[in-house]
Amino acid sequence: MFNNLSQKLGEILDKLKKRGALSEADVEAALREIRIALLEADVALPVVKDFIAQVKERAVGQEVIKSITPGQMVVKIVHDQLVEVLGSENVALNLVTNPPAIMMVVGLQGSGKTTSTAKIARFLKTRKNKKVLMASVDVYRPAAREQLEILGSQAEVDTLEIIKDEKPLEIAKRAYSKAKLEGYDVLLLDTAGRLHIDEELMEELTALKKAVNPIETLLVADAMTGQDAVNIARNFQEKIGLSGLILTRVDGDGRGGAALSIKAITGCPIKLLGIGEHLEQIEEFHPERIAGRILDMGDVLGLVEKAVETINREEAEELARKAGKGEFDLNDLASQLRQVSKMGGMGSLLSMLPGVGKIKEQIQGAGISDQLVKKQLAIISSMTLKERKNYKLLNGSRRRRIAVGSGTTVAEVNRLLKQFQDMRDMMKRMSKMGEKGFKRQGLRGLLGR
Ligand SMILES: Nc1nc2c(ncn2[C@@H]2O[C@H](COP(=O)(O)OP(=O)(O)OP(=O)(O)O)[C@@H](O)[C@H]2O)c(=O)[nH]1
Ligand SMILES: [Mg+2]
Repeated sequence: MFNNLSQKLGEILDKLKKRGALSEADVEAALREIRIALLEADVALPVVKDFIAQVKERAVGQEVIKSITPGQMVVKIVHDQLVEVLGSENVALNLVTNPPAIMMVVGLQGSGKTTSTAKIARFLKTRKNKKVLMASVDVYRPAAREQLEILGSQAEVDTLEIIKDEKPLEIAKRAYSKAKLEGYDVLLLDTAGRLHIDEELMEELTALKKAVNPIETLLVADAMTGQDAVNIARNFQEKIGLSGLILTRVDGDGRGGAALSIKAITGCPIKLLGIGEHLEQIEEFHPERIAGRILDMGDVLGLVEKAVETINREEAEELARKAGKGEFDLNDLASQLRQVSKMGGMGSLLSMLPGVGKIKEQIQGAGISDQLVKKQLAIISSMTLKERKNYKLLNGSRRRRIAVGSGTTVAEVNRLLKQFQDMRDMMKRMSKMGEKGFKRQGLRGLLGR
């Protein structure tokens, strides 16, 4: 996400950081470059203008030029301004109401409404401990309701039973009664999309909104469409009123223009980001962290949160216990590796680490990739249960058999075993530092750092 912008801003600001002193002209020149970088990232013109004006006002002031590290000061000012443009702070989904909290999910065709509905449901269920019901009122696209039903079973979230030939308003009312009667905390309504904003759609959504009085009206917008997403959001905001935005396909959006403009233009906060097709690939929108990512300051908080969420607590404790006793075996390594891929692969983990923008390619060169994780899992699955429990059994001929079985080479099997032994040693050492130390270092160990 934001790769291009991040790289450009990095180059511009690096130049500034290298200088001992900065003149007003230096700052002006950098601002001109930042302006171009933002426009190239497809940020809306009024937003760019305002951004530059704000940064200039603060940067040209004496604090910067007189400061000992003027370059750093400019970086800080740009960072703070980015945070402001992105919306200052996270605005969580509003659940403060007499249950069920009704949330309507709206947007154009194919923007990711149905996927996002299921993602939010899962998010609220697993992270906020809510009892969630989903219902689709999309009676237009064939199998639209069945699609939500399938996602519901994957997400382990209830969906409203489908009744043929029911109208959107009737479905919404039935969903509400069920949610009320059966004590659901949240009712999510997935709505139909259209190719363009048309009167009919807006009327239907307005009628629905009036009938169910949702606490959240969430617009799903495709980040990859850049300025279009911003215009669509403004339109929906004017016509039906929104309480929050969900940007999807942020994983494919190298520019970030929509994310950077949409709050300023619509006045509506981005609440969640869709970062992939999987149901776990959703995250809360934290302006501070995103700004940190854009400026390649890393997103350590996001990383920790992601890890905690993905790593099953009990499993982590069990691992800590085993590590302490030196019982960490290849089965445990396999489950760690599976967690890495669950977190969205190495790529998404790495992009959250500080300074990684620049060294990402080197890391990929060093072979820490999703393919590697897959290969390593294949190697472990080619071992017998006994071997996984006791790696010392793995002599030359067994290693050859495993290499053949997993479609790898003996050298690759050896490398994995070496890594496993290093991890075992490290874990033993860490367990002496107590559970906290283990959890903190465990991740870094996983990343081979
Ligand atoms: N890469 C990526 N793909 C996504 C994301 N969100 C949704 N998709 C994909 O986008 C496609 C369309 O998603 P849907 O959820 O069906 O979109 P929709 O808005 O409900 O579509 P209609 O109901 O036809 O209007 C699917 O293939 C999803 O897997 C995301 O955050 N990242
Ligand atoms: Mg849909």
